[in-house]
Amino acid sequence: MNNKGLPKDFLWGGAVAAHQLEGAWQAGGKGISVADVMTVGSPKSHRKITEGVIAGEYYPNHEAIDFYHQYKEDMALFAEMGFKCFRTSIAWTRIFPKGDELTPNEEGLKFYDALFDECLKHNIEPIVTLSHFELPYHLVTQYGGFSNRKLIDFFVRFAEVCFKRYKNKVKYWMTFNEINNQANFNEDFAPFTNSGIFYKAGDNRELIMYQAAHYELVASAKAVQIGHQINPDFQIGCMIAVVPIYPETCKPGDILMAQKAMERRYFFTDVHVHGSYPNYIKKYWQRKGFALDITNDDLNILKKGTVDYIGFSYYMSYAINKKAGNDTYDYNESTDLVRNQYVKASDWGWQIDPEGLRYTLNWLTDMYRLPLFIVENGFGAYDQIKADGTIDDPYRIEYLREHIKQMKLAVEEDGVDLIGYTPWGCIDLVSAGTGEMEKRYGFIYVDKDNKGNGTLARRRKASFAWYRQVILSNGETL
Ligand code: P53
Repeated sequence: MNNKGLPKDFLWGGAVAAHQLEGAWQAGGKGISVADVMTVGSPKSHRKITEGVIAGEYYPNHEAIDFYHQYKEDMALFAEMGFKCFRTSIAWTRIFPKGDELTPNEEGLKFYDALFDECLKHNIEPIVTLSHFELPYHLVTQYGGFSNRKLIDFFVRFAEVCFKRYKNKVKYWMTFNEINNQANFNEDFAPFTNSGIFYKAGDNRELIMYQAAHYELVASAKAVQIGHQINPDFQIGCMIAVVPIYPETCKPGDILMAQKAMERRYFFTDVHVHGSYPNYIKKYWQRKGFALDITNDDLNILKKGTVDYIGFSYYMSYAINKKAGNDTYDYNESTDLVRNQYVKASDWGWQIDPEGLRYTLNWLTDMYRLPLFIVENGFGAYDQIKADGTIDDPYRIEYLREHIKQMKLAVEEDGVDLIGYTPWGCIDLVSAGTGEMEKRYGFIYVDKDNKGNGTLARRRKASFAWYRQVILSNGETL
């Protein structure tokens, strides 16, 4: 174990998702995805989910930053920063435009051949998420998304095609991006983006969410098994959105409440890692009267398809208290989280907590003892171009520096087994949550605004040279 410094082969890079940057929403036979029917929102208002693509609405993902046509230039910029890896997703709708076809779309497969070849040309290791908020929209309208067991086979077919096609190009995979976001089932966003579920009035949202999550966990476990058969060297991980929920005070009720809230947000990880459901969630379903469709076959599949590592995003932390009368410690993610008075927040209300990253790395290690991979972290902010054309983003550098410091402490002082670090949105792209372009995360500025105006020209921000230095020094020069 290293005493000082990060491992020599540490995977520094950046992360994106196909639907947030590729654009070209109808090129090469691509089908409509859930991201293609979401409009632009604002820091305070959610994106609208429309019934199909409606004339007159603005859909920011349709063009995004046109990475589909400009990926060679963008990859050259990533190489200039010294990226060792690049995390993206495969747009499901480029491979299976509707989702339920039996044969894949060759043109879509060719695009990712070319993209991964471009990575490898620069010695950049591609890290690939299979399902990142871009389910075929046809699977929503015809099947009800992942509330339908049939989706397991559709996903597994997609995964198998990708594993076989890219088995000599891609080693690191993840199955479902931020699968646990849907713990926030009272809002429409996460169930739709995670699972292609569009609730109707009167639906039991919570029950449907647990059922969809189960089908996804089974689909993931099947894919892991098949992937390992196709190439035993594959490293296949889960992907969890880690937002630690702290007790607001040291009142025993608040401590227990935080623990119960954490269980409800993170049991997904237990299933991915241990291959079975923890008792607390089974007891919870019993108390709620939820009878889920879980077969013995499913349980066997879960056991055999456990993940190799935990990929996770980390942006912020939250806090919670026990409300008077809540003696069952029920948790509603949409209403129960409270501000932490000890930390500041971004313009979008995301609470900035670098130590929370060290806490997260330790907590995941204590719970699961698996290698970890920070596949998203970053600071969404407004950037200004100065008169001379440069962009100073000291707030972004500051955010990343403080998080990297804590990440290093977790490795050097605590012995956490960490594979790599890929900050989110290494090039400006469409925000998942709000659809805005002006919630920027990039080291590379893209000239485009929230309404879709702009030349799409790329410019290096000040953070570009800073991050290059970080990678070059393997995290020693911060
Ligand atoms: P945006 C919520 C909480 C934590 C991460 O988010 C989240 C979300 C969903 O908004 O999403 C992840 O773009 C996700 C990315 C996303 C990124 O975080 O809303 O994996 O697709 O872009 C940042 O600022």
